[in-house]
Amino acid sequence: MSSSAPLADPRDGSFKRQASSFREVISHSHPVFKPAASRYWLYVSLACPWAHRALITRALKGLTSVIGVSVVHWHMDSKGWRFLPFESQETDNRNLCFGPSGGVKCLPHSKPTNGVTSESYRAGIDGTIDHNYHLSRLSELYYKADSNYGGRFTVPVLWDLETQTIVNNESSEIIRILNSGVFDEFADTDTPSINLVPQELEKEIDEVNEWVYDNINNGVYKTGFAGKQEVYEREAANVFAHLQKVENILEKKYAKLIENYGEKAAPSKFFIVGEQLTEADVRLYTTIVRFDPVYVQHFKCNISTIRDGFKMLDLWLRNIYWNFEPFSSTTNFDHIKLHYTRSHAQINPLGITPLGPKPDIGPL
Ligand SMILES: N[C@@H](CCC(=O)N[C@@H](CS)C(=O)NCC(=O)O)C(=O)O
Repeated sequence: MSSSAPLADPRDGSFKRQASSFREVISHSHPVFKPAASRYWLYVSLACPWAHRALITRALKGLTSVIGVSVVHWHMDSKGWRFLPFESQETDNRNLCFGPSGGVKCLPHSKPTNGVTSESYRAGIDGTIDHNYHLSRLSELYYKADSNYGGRFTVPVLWDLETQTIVNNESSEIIRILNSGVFDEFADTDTPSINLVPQELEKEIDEVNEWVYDNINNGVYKTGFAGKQEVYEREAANVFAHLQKVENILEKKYAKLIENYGEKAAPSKFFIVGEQLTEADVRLYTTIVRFDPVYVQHFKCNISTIRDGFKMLDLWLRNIYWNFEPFSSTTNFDHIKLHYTRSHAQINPLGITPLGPKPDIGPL
């Protein structure tokens, strides 16, 4: 199957996301996929909000030395994602795969222009090689798992090195697997243990995730890939209505935190569900951090920026980015800006990457 950027359905102009195909779990009772250190691997794009969820969760759970990472090149062409060529200057240093972002540096500010082209193969900057099999395309990994595979070749992929197959390629399930506790015995002991889906908040987390997914995470894609004016207008208005819904929740929450704990302590409890960091923050973050840098202009979500139109959401974003390393150390603004602006020829045929906004994210 060809893999150029997904297009709107020509019948009604709407964008519909394909369901993921590999849906296994890792657990002691699973007949094949048992928990183990160094057995599983993540294939990600640093540009992709769905893959970003998995990287953040891996780091928050202290699993960076337990599960390795390979990073595809930021540019997605008509054959999908690719790795850096094995002959590229990168030494096959597996230690780098155990950093928060697979050895590709994440800096607070982007510098994406400067003559960078889709043919730039700067080792450890534009992506990495496939450390396990030296494949050149992500599609080859999918065919290795299933030679009859007929779907899209998406990231993230949670890969089993032992049986050489895909365990799961659905990010919402991958992050539940990583959070489930099955890897806790192997986790870094210097990372404080965190449960991103505590039982008492699970129902609320699921509820928030559901409407955030449909209206915000996927909402920006439905807006950006809309093939008709009326579809675009409906989807864009819907995204902003739901950003306002988040803003209202955060505004009430912050006022209450100040009342209960004072101005100084409030930020340490400022999260979308409850008073602790949860999966709902992880899933909302990967869209909101991309919003001003790309979704505003590239997906035409430009009724307002987050920084100018949603003060509480912006405060929540900056608080998470600057105070929680697993978020900043996995957020790569270069990959984010370059990927979207250079990979979707139907949206940006000349592939020119805008310089702004400056900065990518405001200071704390
Ligand atoms: N449902 C999947 C969606 C993943 C997804 O759509 N990833 C995009 C990148 S942001 C991708 O790899 N697209 C490649 C393609 O569609 O060919 C998940 O959440 O894991």
